[in-house]
Amino acid sequence: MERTLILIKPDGVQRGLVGPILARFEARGLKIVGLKLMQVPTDLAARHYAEHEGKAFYPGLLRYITSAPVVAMVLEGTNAVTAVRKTVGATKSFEAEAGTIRGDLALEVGRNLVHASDKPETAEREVALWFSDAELIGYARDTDRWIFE
Ligand code: D4T
Repeated sequence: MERTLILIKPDGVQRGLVGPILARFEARGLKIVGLKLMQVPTDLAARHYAEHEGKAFYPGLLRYITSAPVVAMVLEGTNAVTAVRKTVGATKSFEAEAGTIRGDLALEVGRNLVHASDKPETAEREVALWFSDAELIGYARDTDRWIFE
């Protein structure tokens, strides 16, 4: 089982899309093991986006992610990282396939609604960055045997 970090970014919260976005992940069978609303401190934003420091879009990216609350969550499932990235769609929303979250609900790269970890190693780092162990709850669902082989 893999775990992955998802952020519903400020535009998703402001546009009232938390429910519809979360519903897509739940409907896919992914299990919510961590979930919280938070105002992102600048130092956390900087650590999360450290790989982009120095790029032209970095200051705007930090302003955007700290501008209003986000919903942070950890989802669990088989191949969760890949499955979630596919459900989210391409980073540049205008190129994202129809049927994906960004392809259906967003237009811009700098207003792309959702963050999702891009590989299992990144997911491990990001889950630990955003959630304490006590905030993550492992549990069984009665439906698990109908979702996981
Ligand atoms: P995040 O990390 O937000 O899920 O986005 P991705 O994983 O899909 O894409 P990324 O790390 O390459 O980019 C991080 C973040 O920066 C914004 N961005 C990116 C931007 O504003 N302009 C750009 O040219 C790029 C490449 C969007 C996502």
